[in-house]
Amino acid sequence: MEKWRAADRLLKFSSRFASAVNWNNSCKSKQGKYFYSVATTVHRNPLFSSISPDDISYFKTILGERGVVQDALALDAANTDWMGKYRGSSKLLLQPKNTEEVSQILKYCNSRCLAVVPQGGNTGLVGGSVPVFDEVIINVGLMRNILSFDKVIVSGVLVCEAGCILENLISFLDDEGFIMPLDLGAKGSCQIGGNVSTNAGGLRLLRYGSLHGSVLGLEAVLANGTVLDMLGTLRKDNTGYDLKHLFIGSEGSLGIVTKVSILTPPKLSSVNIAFLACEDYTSCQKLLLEAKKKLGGILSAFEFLDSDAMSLVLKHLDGVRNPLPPSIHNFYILIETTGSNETFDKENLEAFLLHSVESGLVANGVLAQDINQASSFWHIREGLPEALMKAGAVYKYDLSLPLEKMYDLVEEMRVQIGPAAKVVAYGHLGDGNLHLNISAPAYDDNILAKIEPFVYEWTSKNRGSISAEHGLGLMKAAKIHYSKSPETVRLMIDFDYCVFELLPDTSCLDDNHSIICLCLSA
Ligand code: 2HG
Ligand code: ZN
Repeated sequence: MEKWRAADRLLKFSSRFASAVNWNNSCKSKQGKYFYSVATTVHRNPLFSSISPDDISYFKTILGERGVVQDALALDAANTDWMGKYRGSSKLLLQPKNTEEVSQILKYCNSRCLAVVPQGGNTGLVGGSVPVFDEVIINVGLMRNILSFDKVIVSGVLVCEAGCILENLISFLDDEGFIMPLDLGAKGSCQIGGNVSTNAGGLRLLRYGSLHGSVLGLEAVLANGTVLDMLGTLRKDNTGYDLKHLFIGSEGSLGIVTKVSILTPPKLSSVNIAFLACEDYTSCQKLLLEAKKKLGGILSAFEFLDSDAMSLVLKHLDGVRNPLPPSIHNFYILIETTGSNETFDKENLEAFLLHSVESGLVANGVLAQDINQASSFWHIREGLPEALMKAGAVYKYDLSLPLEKMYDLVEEMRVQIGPAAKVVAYGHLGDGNLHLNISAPAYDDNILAKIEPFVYEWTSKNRGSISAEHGLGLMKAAKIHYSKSPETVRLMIDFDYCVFELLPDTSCLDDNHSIICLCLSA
């Protein structure tokens, strides 16, 4: 009973995030198939206004002609997510160049009751980065300055604007002898503001922890245009609530992140990468435990993929080959170590691998001999999302699960679905994060009905999370109750209302309103 009540509230929660008129059109692909449960119905809130010529003129006075984009091609790209699954119908994309412009835009939209959707690199996987209906898209991609980098006094604090592309920050830091504590397959397009807003996880979380640890401060703009300066660079600051954490992972629902300060670790000289094969999932788990014990402080990544994932990558990505002898193994593990003593670290990893082979945990393995080989190993793991896109339709689930249960779900899902689709598993095993992907020739409601709600119920029953690192977005906003108690969801809703109701000029922000909707995508 309580669950149903929570679901009812959640529908309101998600409809505050979303808005606009014709859900049926926008939740369908070009082929007219649903990609997620049809129970996720949201309607445009009729209290939101529509854009008028006066609005356009006003935005031009703030941003100039260049910052106000109405071109059909550019809008089509901004309305559609990376996977082509989610499609909005926005008629306006705004590109501010600084915080003041973001503030002016939001203040105006608030006063006019215009819904907005913040957008970063639009690489998100849960439909959080694109409009649901006709929201104004605000993209901070022109705000891409590195503001300071302190490598002397407070070692490694980087302060930059939200639109900086992650890969550019990685290269900048590399030149300075530091590294970004965050790395993702989408680094070439995703923006740091989106990364922070979605609390992106990625490939280095095992070693450097989540952005809740490495983000020291941020600046954010609230719906009424108020600029919150929380751009501290201190490691320690216990003066009251640490509100920056509310903006890390809240997917733009409380405000738009415009600047961030991040603690970056020094670059270490010795990086080693091994690509291994295991015959069963129990061996993968034991190997992780052993790696934590024997490689301890130098372990920087522990990624896995199963044989279906490997076959898919080999089939769909040009130039990729299996670094191990041709027989297909059930599981593959990528281990990376990062340390400061080249000889010691390499010997340490070699000894670990030898012992793992002798003890039967590892069936086969290879150590990268140079940087090209190392990046070819990474390419196998990082290329999986692209390979899946090339293979056809894909249903994606990003789950945190107790390690010992994780692969049971994959096997049960295979039984559940049968031969209609391929169940492909990979992810950040070291973080207990499974990327469960179901690949089919085309989107099909019968397949979807076999996946959902089964996958969410299974995860909930095993006390997992239905979103480990990708966020809720449109896909899972109404599914939050599978991972959070009704009381917790209630508090989130109350908090969200509270932020909006405390704002001055909030005549249009009553129970059914939220100007900020959906998430600033990574
Ligand atoms: C990754 O780890 C990303 O590669 C994408 O988080 C996961 O494709 C996915 O499901
Ligand atoms: Zn991931």
